Amino acid sequence: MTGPRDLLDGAERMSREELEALQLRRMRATLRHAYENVDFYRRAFDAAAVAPEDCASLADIARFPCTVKADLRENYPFGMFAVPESDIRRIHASSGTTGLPTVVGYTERDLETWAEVVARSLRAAGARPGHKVHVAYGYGLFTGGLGAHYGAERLGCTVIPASGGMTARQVRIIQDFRPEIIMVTPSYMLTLLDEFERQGVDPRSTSLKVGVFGAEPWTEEMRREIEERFAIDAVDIYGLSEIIGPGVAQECAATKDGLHVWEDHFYPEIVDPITGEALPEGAHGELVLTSLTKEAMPVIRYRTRDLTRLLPGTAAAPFRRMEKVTGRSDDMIILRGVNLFPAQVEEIVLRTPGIAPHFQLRLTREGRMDHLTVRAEARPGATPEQRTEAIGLISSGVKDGIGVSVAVEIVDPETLERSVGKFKRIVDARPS
Ligand code: DLL
Repeated sequence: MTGPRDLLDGAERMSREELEALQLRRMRATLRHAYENVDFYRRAFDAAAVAPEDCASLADIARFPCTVKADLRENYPFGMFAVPESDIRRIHASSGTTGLPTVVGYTERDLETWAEVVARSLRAAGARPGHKVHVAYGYGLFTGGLGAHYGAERLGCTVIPASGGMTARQVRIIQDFRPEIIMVTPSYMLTLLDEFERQGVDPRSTSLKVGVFGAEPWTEEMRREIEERFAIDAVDIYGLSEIIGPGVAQECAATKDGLHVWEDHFYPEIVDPITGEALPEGAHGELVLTSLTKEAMPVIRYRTRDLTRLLPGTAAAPFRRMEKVTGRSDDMIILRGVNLFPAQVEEIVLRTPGIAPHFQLRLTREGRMDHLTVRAEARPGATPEQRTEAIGLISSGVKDGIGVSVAVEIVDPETLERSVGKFKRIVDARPS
């Protein structure tokens, strides 16, 4: 298996000082590029009375205003582009649950950069030239499929562009084409698991060695479940379309101890999710990212809403790491004053005997009170006693671990909705 020394392109051999000098040069150039070519940034910097020249050190980035998703929406579709439309080679968009999609554009060089960071990510995950990579992230406006695709080709792998859906066929292809690597959302991997079992194929018997999972939060318990059931290494890939797509940060298969942020292209900060104040190194908070090399759509201090913290680099690579993202500030449920993230419930459900790794959180309102029901699915063959016991284990797990009372319902095997991509854990049935 790969070690962190096997990162791809020599960037890991930079010293921290060299990396920071490179970041500062790129940060200043990006600020200037944004200020000179995007009306939105010119107005925002002027309003905050800062100019690109005010960035004399990396810490000075905190003097610049943040960008939020609504800013991208307000400039729909192409208002955030910093180059003429004729220089844009590709457009992606993320649908979002409300309103207009967020549009992102790439120049030819941006596409090169993207392929490079995904290739580097795959290499850190343990992929090697000549491996076959089954890409089951959706192709299309979503960045998952095409982002993974070109990165895997860049590394010298053979790509199987399966995209999402047609689950029975995916299982067939995995058996027949014998990929070593799969790239897919962790929740869809569980849907594939069911299908392997339905077809009577042992999921541990496939050619797969590594799964590169991202696009949604997943826990250490989910990692154990997937590794155990498929006999593979499960590693985390992080990214977001606003910044580039998959390949902003990646976990090494050998260490699985946080995701190296590819800091030569993306500058991370952590801020207080409520006040937006920059927080000291190591503190938990919201990840904010600044692109350092993007041409088509430079992004300054983008508020990701993703909650994590930064850890130092390792002996093998100067890039700081981010802890696994297990929640987004906008996925947080506030239930009778207590904050609860779906990932906390995932940990509890996945360690409950007799319960499958499938659950949903259903929010309802009775009178003026919000109620949460955890609907979890029994494993095939779970006994009635196990099902009864699971109700107690999950409700006391949530009460003791998170501090709030919830209802628990155990449903029959294969009754909850299955993921085909990014999975929606929360069903909000409250009257609007
Ligand atoms: O999900 C890009 C991507 C594709 C990443 C494939 C990894 C693999 P968006 O659709 O813009 O882009 O959604 C970005 O997804 O802000 C996080 O909330 C969440 N997310 C992405 N990766 C992870 C991860 C893609 N590894 C949003 N862990 C981000 C937790 C993740 N959440």
